[in-house]
Formats: sequence, structure tokens, C-alpha cells
Amino acid sequence: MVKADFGSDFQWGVSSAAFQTEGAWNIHGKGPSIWDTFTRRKGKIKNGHHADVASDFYHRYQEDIAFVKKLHIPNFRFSVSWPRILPAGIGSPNTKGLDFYDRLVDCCLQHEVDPWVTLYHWDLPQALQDKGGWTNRDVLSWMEEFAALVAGRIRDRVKHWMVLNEPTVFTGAGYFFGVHAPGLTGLRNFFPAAHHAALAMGRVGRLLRSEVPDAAVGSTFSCSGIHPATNRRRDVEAAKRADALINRLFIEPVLGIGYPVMDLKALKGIEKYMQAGDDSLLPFDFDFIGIQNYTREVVRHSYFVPYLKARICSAKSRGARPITDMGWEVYPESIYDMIKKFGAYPNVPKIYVTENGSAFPDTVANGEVADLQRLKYLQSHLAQVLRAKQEGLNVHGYFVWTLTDNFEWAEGYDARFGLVHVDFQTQQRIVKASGKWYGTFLDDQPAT
Ligand code: GCO
Repeated sequence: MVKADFGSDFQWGVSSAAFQTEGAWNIHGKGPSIWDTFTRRKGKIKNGHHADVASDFYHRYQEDIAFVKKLHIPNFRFSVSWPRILPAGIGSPNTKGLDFYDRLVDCCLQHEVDPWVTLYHWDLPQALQDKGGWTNRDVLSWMEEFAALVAGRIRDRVKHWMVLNEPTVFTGAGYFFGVHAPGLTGLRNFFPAAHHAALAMGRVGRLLRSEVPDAAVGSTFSCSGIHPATNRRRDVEAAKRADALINRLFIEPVLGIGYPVMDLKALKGIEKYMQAGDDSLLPFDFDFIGIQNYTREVVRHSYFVPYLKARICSAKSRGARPITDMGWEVYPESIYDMIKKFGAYPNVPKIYVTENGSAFPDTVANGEVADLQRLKYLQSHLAQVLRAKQEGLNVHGYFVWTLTDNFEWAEGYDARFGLVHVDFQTQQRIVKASGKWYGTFLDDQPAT
């Protein structure tokens, strides 16, 4: 497998997110985000880790973008910290925050790296959470204000925009299970948060299209192949319900199909939060869809799980091998299946894999990190992307998650996903074997 197999217009990249990397949580006028609050709550993050410093990208972005260049990666996806540029969520902008993204975009371009921007990668301003956050329909106008401010500053140089990162995860983990910020639980939080997130994609998508006329506008969706544990009917039905929740809940309203209520009856509860006319506000003709895949899930019927009546069988309990540091089974066919699944919807113009990667325990020996499991993971997943491409499926790009080791949400710093190793004591960076491999793979002029 060589880069040329994917065609010359295939987009290659690496993805990152503000809260996981920037640190600088309270300097130069930044306001607190829901994650700053959440990481301070006892027992919420493994080992009591927080992201006050993280991988210090706010101060080290030049060094990190130099790695992107050195590894011949042509596209860098990052997110904008909303509370860094609007400390109170709305109202007066923080010039120093905007200046940071201005410098970051320029730094990318100086290195001939194309910047791809995610607007919302989960770090809502705490001031807005105090008003209900995603459960408050006003979030739509708050987010428009944020998006217009970002667009106004960098639209002349940024052509790829993503509205939300993984709405299923931030509404599910943050507003139903309470394991991510803001730590809320229950359907009375989840349903309004989910509906407003679904509406935000179209609302902000339309705004970006008018503010940035030549923009490619997208949004990113988490997805996993869902397999029934057995072919007994009740497990097959359970897998269908899990698929509706995990893979279909957000893409289908955006594509004009509506919420997948037929296959997950409990979703009917979302209708309580719908207003007249919402049916026509949900769909938006995105220029591209970002899909983010890491693993598959095996699902079994369960009477004990309310609403869903299904449970995920952990990779460990199934004896699956290999398993990553996140407890996820390595199952490369899943990425092919997801490209096929999302590509089968009508009106999906282009799919980019905007995240794929793995966490494994890394060791530094003689200044090197021989992360062969991660390397193999990337190669085996790319082979499946190529398979999809060669079958004529609609996939046009692939981004590795992620550039440097960083703050992995509730897992803290234990789960390392980077192509570049970070010593969180010294902030010293070492390119891992996987990073070197990706760099060689992408090099157009390999040394002979
Ligand atoms: C996600 C996020 C990333 C995670 C990655 C690994 O999309 O879940 O975009 O922030 O770090 O997925 O879990």
C-alpha cells in the first residue's frame, strides 16, 4: 500500500482538539469551560488529572506545527476554544484569544499545512452551562455568535469547517451518563441537548455558508460497526436499537430522514422538545461528512438497561484480541463498514475519515518510542479505507487521531493516542515509530 493508491486528490491529515492540547486554561483572558469545571470535580477524571497545562499547545503550537510539516502531513484539524475567544460565551470577545487562532492559522500556512477548523469540540463556556448549556434552545443563537466571530477572523485563510465534533458522544456522555462535562444525567437533559445539537448543525452550517462563501462545510460523527452477540432474534433487535442510537441519531435528521424513532421507540421523547418548523430546520446539505471510527461494538439484549434494552459486551469480556488502552477491540473492518454505511445514504457528497487512531502504552527507550501496535493499527485501518476507495465508495480523506499525546477526557493522560510522544513533566516531544511511518508514507519525495 502506497499513498498513490488513494489517488492524488485524497486528503491526508491529523486531528486535534483545543481542550485536549492547549492548556493555558486561565491566561490572556480565557474564561472557564465546562471541562475546566468538570476536571475539578472529585472522582470524575482518572487519577485526578486535569488539563490546565495539557500538552501546552497554546505556547508550543509552533513546535507542534513544525512536526506536522516534518511528517509531510498536508492538513491539520484543530478546534477553537469557545471560552478563549468569548469568556462569557457571548458578548465581548477576547482579542488575545482571537489573536491566538490567527497566529495558529498563519503558522500552519507558513508550513504549507492547510488548517481545518472544528468549531465545537466539547468545551462549552461555563457561563453558558450556567444557563442550561445544550439543554437551552438559546444555544443556537449563542453558537451562531461564536461561529460568526471565528469566521470573521479567519475565513480568508480557512476553507474547511466542521460545526460539531461527535454530537452523540458529547450529548450522551455529557448529558445522559454524566461521565463527561457537564456531568448531567437522564433523558430530561439528554433529549433537549440532542435536539439542539442536531439543530445547531444546520443553523451554524447555513451561517458558515453565508459568511465564508467558498467554504467546504461539514460536521463530524462518531460511528462503530454494531454486531449482535448471537443471531438470536432478540440480540439482532438489540443491535438495531443500539445502531439507531450510536450511528444514526444525528446523521439522519441532518440528511432529512428524521430521527430513527422507528428502530428506537424511546427516541419519541425527543419530540417534546421540537417546535413547529423544526423538521425543515434540521436538514442541511453539508459539503462533506466527517466520520470517526475506532472500533466495533458487540451488543446483546438486556432487560436491565432502561429504554435501550441492550448492552454492549466489552471487548475484554468477549476475550477479543488485541485490545487498546481504551479497552477497545482492534477491528479494522469496522472502518470499511462505516464508510459503506454512511456512503449508502442519499445526498452524502463526500466522506472524510476525520479521526481514527489508537491508545497503547508507550515506552521511551534510548530516546525512541517503538509503538509497533499503533503503527500496525494505522496500517490495517488504512488498508480498509483503501478497500473502500477501490470499491468506488465515497471516501476522500483520512486524518489520524492525533498529533501529540494529550488529555484524553475522563481517561486523563493515561491513554496515549499521539504520533508524537509527550513527556507531561518536561513537555519534551519524541516522534514515535508510528509518526515516522506516517511521515514516510506521506512523503512525496522520499530520499533514495
Ligand atoms: C472523540 C474525540 C477525541 C478523542 C478520541 C479518542 O472524537 O472522541 O474527537 O477527542 O480523544 O476520539 O477517544
